[in-house]
Amino acid sequence: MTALNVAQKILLANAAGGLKQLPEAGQPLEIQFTHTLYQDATGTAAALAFEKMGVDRVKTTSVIVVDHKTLQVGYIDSDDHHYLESFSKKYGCYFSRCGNGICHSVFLQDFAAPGKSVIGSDSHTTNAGGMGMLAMGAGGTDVSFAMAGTSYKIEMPQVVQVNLTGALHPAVLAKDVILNVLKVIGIKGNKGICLEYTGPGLKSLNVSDRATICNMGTEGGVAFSIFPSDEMTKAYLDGRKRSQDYQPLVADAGAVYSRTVEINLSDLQPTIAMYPRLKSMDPIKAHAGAPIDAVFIGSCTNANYENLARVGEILRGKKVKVDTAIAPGSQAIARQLAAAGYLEIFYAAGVRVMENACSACIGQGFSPASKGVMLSTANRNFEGRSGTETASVHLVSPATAAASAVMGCITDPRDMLGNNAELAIKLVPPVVDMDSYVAPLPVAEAAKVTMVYGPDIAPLPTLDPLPAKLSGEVMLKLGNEITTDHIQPAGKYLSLRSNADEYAKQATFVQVDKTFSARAAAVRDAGKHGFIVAGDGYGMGSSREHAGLCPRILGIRAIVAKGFERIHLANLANFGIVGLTFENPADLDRIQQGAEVSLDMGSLESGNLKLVVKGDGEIPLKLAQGKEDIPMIRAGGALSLFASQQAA
Ligand code: MIC
Ligand code: SF4
Repeated sequence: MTALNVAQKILLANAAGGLKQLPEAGQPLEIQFTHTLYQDATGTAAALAFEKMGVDRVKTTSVIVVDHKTLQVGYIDSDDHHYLESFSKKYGCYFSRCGNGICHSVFLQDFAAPGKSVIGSDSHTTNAGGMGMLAMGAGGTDVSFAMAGTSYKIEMPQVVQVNLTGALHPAVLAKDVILNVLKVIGIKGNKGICLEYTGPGLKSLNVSDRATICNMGTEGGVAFSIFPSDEMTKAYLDGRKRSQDYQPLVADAGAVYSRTVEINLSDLQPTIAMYPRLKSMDPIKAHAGAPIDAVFIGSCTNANYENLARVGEILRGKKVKVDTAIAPGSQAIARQLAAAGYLEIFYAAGVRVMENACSACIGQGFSPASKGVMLSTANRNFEGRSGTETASVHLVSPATAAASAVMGCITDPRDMLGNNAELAIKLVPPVVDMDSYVAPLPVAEAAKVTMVYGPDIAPLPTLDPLPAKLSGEVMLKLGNEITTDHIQPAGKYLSLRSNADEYAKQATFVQVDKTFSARAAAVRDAGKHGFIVAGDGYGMGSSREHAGLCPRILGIRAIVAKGFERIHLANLANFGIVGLTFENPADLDRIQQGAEVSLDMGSLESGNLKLVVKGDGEIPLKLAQGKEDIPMIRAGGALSLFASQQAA
């Protein structure tokens, strides 16, 4: 029998229909996910979609977490929480109330299990790969179909081995590991791969560290990342009183990989990912002494107990020199920190202890000052994400963030620690409290639950089928690396997630071109179709499906780019937007914003498409989405196709 690596084993174990052999890389593969995850920012739209599917009860272990929209300034966020709680009760999910923690942190601690699989409506669902779980992010509609029991199609990835040797210096953390992995693999062009971590270095990385590393694989655009399930995994699950969930998962001797990246942990230095979009991953020494205005220590990437305890050791007996906030990943982590005395250390150091939530990671408070410089332990530093368009946010490890907060400037934590290089943290037992969730209700009780819709929760729009010919105008011409935060920003607009029309009107491309939504709506209302043209890496970042839905509401029917990110391309298909790439990428130069264009849709199946540009002839294009997506695109989107199939 062929020797299998961990990624292949987990894909096979979770493949739909008891598959016996995996397809070749690049070929389609159906996964039957065992677990699903919604958070509140993407969850309302996803839940509204699920409600249209006519299913009585979820078919997966389903977890819904309120963690993004936690400001509750006005009624909208609270209404969304109530809606999700009623949905959760009615359909048989676990519900994690606001303050209980960040979705990926609570999922890891209480639900993730080796050998199983999760699909979540958040791109960092990959976090659970640290537990030896197949863990992927997707748009909310796809997650809802998985929750309803439908298998999910992926492309069989190439498995890239990241072989870890050596051991980390105590002030060099898992965050530094992943920043250095990203430095090697790059942040673009990794669509068809997954990362599997191997080697003797695994022994020095606990499950929280492993989750940090898998979490940020998303920044490299990989499908998922995975660690084996071993003694570390067992120790973690034992500690959380979940020994029954343990199962070993290791690669067979002689397993092969498509390529190998070697990382010697002993060689790694504290690293900083410069603003914006992880522009460069530099050794911290290259920027040491540079002034900073604020420090944020939190997010699903780094707000685990071990990291925050290390921060506590660095802050012990010191005062921070700049505005510093810490947001623990979950209430369980906050309680563990309290039991070990670290909360007291944070307060005594002058730190602001924030809610156990996404918080400043997604611009929900703690925005830096104009032109300010913030160090953050989060995973993303897209333009405007902090809520301050002119501020720079650089990404670092919690140890670097804490040392820098104490010194008031960018600081290598190894310089500050002196003889305390061991940095031993206080170990107290983890807090296990399953009563912090609303557990799934029994079927009879669930049937009696009445759904609660606030006045601003708008039903999802009905999307019309694709016309035989698209003709209209290029509404925007964009460059490379357009992120989902450019397309559909979060921050102060996050509260609009349950009202897609309003979100489209107020926020779509607002940071790029404030006139976009009004111009696009006018073209739509004149009966014409909107086009967008762009460079490479279009749609990188979040899984938010509003980045597909809102442009569609504004009449965008086709996007032509040099390249797309995986989750976003699927979201476009789910809302009936045609994603196209250039036969010859240089042809982007031939198209200007405002150009009159048309595209015959009759030839979609042939893959041989021609964009007719008024005054400049034809430009050959390829369909970026799969042939199997065509019926959905033709129907106007996933729910339109579903409705037409039900009616037939
Ligand atoms: C993010 O980190 O960008 C988010 C906010 O968690 C998103 C989801 C969203 O937009 O709601 C993600 O990572 O998918
Ligand atoms: Fe929340 Fe930030 Fe993690 Fe996204 S990356 S889930 S906003 S903490």
